[in-house]
Amino acid sequence: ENAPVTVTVTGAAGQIGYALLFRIASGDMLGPDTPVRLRLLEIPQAVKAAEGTAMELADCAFPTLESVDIFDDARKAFDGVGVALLVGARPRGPGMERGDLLEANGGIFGPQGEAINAGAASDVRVLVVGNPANTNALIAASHAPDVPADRFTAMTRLDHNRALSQLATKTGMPVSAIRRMTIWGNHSATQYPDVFQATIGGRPAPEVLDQHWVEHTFIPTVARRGAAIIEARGASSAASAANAAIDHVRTWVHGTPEGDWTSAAIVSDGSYGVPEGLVSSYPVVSREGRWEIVQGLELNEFSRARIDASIAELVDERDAVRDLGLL
Ligand code: NAX
Repeated sequence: ENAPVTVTVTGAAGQIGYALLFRIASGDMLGPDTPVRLRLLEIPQAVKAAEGTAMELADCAFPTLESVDIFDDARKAFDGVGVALLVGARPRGPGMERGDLLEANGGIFGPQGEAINAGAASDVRVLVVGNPANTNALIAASHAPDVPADRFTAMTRLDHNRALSQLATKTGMPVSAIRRMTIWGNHSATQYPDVFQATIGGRPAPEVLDQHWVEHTFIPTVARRGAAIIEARGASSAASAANAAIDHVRTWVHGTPEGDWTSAAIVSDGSYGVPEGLVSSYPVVSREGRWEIVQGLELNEFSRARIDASIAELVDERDAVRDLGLL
């Protein structure tokens, strides 16, 4: 049996939190041999609801769940944290401008970054799910100067999984036959789901897929899937988002399969012309517990233009939060 890992989940009483906590506790994220100490962070008004979830967690009697503690104070919640899942965020309310949204989230992710800096384990892994996820991760990382930047990531695995599923449905192939799918850029409508590097049943995806379908159906379907879920369900993606968070952390800890890669938003080292320091989604492999950007891919003009557009949006968001003094 491995040493226990402290996992802190923010927004624990929200809908993603409800779908996520049971899977972490059951061992889906870190494996059956790693005991989990859960720490839930909520705002004071939602602590009672988090307590209800903690009661249900207890009632599952998960062998891998060692403890559950609930906090409304970030410093306490992140004390000793090994895996931090930053899910709680401020949603855009009616009449809220983008600047207001970035500022409200800066007020959450700045202090949480500081708390991680103060209390985290030396090998902490941070995944930001709360939107705008890439820029929230940038804010948190900038408030944690003692934590290596490569410990901060944002989630595009849901977009990645959505892309795999769309390709599987279109081609009649199993999801497992699709490899080397990439989401580039921002977790937003400008994201670029890139099939040009992908293989389907061992064949280059561009040979299997019609370019018109890729451009006019596939890309918009993946990029707007979140809105389609809201329209159908009357609430935003929760179980699939939680599943993607589990996938992201499990891959980070346990690695990517040989011959394949996945997508994650990580702090750019300048690869593929993405300005250094931006949190951008890339094709990545996980080796020995670290993300590495897949290098040497040839990008055609179409891909380059799509990536550049999403990067421009990330630059814009970064400049806006910088101007607000949030970095
Ligand atoms: P909910 O509104 O159901 O839950 C959010 C929870 O966060 C609430 O319980 C709230 O009390 C809590 N919270 C707010 N401020 C907090 C703070 N400072 N500290 C701790 N907790 C705090 O939202 P939910 O549907 O769970 O979604 C959470 C976030 O995930 C949203 O920002 C959403 O936009 C984002 N998503 C990101 C996705 C991604 O792929 N990166 C996809 C799914 C989802 O849309």
